[in-house]
Amino acid sequence: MADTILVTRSSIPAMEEYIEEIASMWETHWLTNMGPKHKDLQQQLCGYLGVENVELLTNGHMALELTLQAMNLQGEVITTPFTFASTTHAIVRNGLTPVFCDIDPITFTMDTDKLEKLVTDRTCAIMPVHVYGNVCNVEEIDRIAKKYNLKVIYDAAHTFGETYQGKGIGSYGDASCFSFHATKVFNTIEGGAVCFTDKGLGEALYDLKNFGIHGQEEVSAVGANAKMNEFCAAMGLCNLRHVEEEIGKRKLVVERYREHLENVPGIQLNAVQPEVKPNYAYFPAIFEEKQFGASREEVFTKLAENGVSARKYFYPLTNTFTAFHGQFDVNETPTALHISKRVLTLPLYADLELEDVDRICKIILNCKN
Ligand code: T4K
Repeated sequence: MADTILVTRSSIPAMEEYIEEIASMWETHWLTNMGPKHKDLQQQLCGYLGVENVELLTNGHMALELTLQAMNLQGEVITTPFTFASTTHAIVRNGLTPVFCDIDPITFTMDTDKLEKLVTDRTCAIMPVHVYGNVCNVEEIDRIAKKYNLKVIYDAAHTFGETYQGKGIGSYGDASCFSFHATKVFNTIEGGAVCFTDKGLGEALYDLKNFGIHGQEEVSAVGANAKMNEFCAAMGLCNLRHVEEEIGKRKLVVERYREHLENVPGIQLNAVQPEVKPNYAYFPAIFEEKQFGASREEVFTKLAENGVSARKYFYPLTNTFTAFHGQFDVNETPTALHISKRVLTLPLYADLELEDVDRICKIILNCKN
């Protein structure tokens, strides 16, 4: 059993496997700028994710930020505040105004019953989040987007490899943005990707990630630099070989947690969604103090005292960030506020020992006494 358990631990291939993957770079000296590893990973991801196009980027945040920029949008973007800073920041950094929709109390994704009344004549897009790998109500979002002619950009940072109704999750909406950060189910150390169908969007994204350069004598757009380098792509190629096995191991960890915590009064676990092939990205638990007998803070502290680092993903809500002081009214998203004050994401990674899960659950269940 481990002395200290962190909320997650990066998956990495055997050192020899990575060295073998990068060895050719000592021959070619080709380290970045859409080299052979980048191309190979791009192609393999199209197949694995079941999507038509993948553009690789330096991280998941640039995937969100540059996708919005590539769409050349103006006005308001409807999103949720129960997410990582990145989602809201991508909107604001594009000069767009986030409009916060509340979340569903079971899936923690955008509450589509509250979505349509937030649409105004300034709305240009919807940016929902498949938070924890929970799939949004894609049908209703699609219906509303079509009715009002809005773009849909999914923050799919947590949904690597998932399918809904047998279709790759990245094939929904106008674009889906994945994170391949070290803490994710699949990592390229740092990295991200955008999946899309419109080739025009792909060209604009390519421009934005590479200074707008076309060949050596033409620069046709004011792009940034968000290219995935060859070492990151090589890590991705290695990790992709093992990702199914890793997801399988995560499943066992999640099942063990559920054995202990399912049906405990005052603990709400993540929803199991029909027609979704899950990736077991996160294990959130919601603690209702009155029914459970201990608050989220008490559980958090007790775990920390025992060397277990659970995290409050996602607290605080992005619409309460000091960076946005006074701009948004948190009372407009009461369910998100309720959940964010009660949620703890428990340690979850492929190699987490099942005995450690037993120990974590024992500490949690002892809190109510
Ligand atoms: N949208 C959503 C919904 C997201 O959740 C994220 C990122 C994004 C967009 C943006 O994608 P990226 O631009 O990041 O690709 C972490 C991650 O940095 C971030 O990627 C992630 N979401 C967020 C939910 O979590 P921190 O500040 O909590 O990470 P940190 O450094 O505290 O690490 C957490 C634990 O992970 C550590 O206790 C141990 C483990 N770890 C961490 C690192 C850095 C490792 O095992 N290896 C490592 O290299 O943000």
